[in-house]
Amino acid sequence: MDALAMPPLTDLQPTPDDILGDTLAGLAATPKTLPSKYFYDARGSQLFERITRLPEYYLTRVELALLEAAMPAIAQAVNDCPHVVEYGSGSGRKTRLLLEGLVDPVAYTPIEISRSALLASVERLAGEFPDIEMLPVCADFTQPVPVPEPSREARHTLVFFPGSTLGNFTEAAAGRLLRSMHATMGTRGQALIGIDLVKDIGTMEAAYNDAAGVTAEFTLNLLARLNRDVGSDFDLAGFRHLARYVPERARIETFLVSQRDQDVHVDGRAFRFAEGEAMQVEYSHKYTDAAFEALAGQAGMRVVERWNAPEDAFGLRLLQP
Ligand code: AVI
Repeated sequence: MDALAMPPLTDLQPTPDDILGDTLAGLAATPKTLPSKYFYDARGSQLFERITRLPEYYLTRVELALLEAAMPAIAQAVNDCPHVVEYGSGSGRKTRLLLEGLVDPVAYTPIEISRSALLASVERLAGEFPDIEMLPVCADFTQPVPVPEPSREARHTLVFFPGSTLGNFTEAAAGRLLRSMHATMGTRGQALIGIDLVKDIGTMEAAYNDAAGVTAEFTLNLLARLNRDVGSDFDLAGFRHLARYVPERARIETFLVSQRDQDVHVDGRAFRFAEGEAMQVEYSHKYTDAAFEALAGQAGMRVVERWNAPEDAFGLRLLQP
């Protein structure tokens, strides 16, 4: 695409992450914790891409097949002429399936904190969907985002949040995110959300403990990223990946477990790890219908349609205020 045809970017100048402050606060906490949002540097994003193609990681594959199969019904349930607002930079197969399948989508707005990821995604999509106006917004989608007005009037906003990314937020944070989504889409809006469903423990745990060890490498890459970006001295060989399902909280909890007594230094401060000490690094919530409906309800929304993959392996939910 030439520079003149580049879609206009709305830059809300999101506050950059305080990676050093978050690392120091997480290491000072009991138990120790680090935010999973820092998994996604260039190497982490590559490893996540590999995870989505692993035989054990059913989520991406099953959600894609579900979206494809349910698309005619989704297009009927979603009001015509929507302005599609995706949380995160889409451009992959899920976004394409949605834009191809909906009735006369007017505009497409990915909301993404990384300008480069955002522009790369809309550049690709603009070529494929010349009739859909591309209106990318650089912003933090955990806050309400003023969505740009398309030049042709859209009947309503459809927020698209696939991938069970909601599951990576704590219950309180997921509630806040849904409330802010509600504010972003307005009273006439709808939201299509992908959620992983509670199923047998073996299947869920295997998805986060693949035989090839890609997920372990993905988790450990967090420490390599911190060593590079905040100058810490984590010894990657001194930690191991641990992911297990905790039924009382309906979530996979992922940890990095210290293999020995050791000190880690960050910004001139030392943090002691005991042998066997587990540092929490990610939650991946799984939902029952009742739990998800309650979460949506707390955010002032109700589930108006639901589509499940075979054997209830994954779900898509349409929400409205
Ligand atoms: C992005 N997110 C929904 C993934 C998940 O399943 O929680 C991240 C992931 N972590 C380990 N494997 C995949």
